[in-house]
Amino acid sequence: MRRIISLLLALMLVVSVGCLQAYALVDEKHMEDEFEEFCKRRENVASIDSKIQYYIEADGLVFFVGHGYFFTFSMEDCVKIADWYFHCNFLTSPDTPNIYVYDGDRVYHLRVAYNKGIVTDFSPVVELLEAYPSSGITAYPMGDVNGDSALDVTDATTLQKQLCGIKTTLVSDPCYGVADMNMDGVINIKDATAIQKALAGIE
Ligand SMILES: [Ca+2]
Ligand SMILES: [Ca+2]
Repeated sequence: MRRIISLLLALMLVVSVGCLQAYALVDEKHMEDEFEEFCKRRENVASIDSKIQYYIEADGLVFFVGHGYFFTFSMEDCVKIADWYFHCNFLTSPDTPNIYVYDGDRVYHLRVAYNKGIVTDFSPVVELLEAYPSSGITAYPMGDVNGDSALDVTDATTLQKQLCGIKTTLVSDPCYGVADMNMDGVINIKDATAIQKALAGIE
């Protein structure tokens, strides 16, 4: 009888551990280890003080803000990935936050994850940055001329005013390329028109 009870208890333990594993969507330890390895490879060093600051899960991936001892952002930099601009509002030298993606196996910089087709939808990234404003990273969609992280008609009028020499509130200077809505390398009235067309759903 005692043996049967022991077997039942052991079975219950196995089942409960299995349930715990099933509901632990992110293996944080593995993700942290992978991020550390990523940072070490990137810097070609034997050890590194890396840290995952914030993360969210979406689309079967984990999006996170991480710190490692290398530069990608700087105060003068605005990183463009797909139709988004990302700006780090502060520089905590030498470790500056960046956005990464973990697919349950490996860690990628957001740009690489996009280039590889692992990430196509940037809404989880926006959600991550909105949920954790203290990350210091702001996302601007293409055309967000006034830098309020949203694209609306105000952006078209702001750009029109700016081009006419009227003082306006603009996106932080390193990200001004966000105004090149038609992506032809110059910022002019055609971009204001392109913003209006995008808002109207016209290609
Ligand atoms: Ca805007
Ligand atoms: Ca343009």
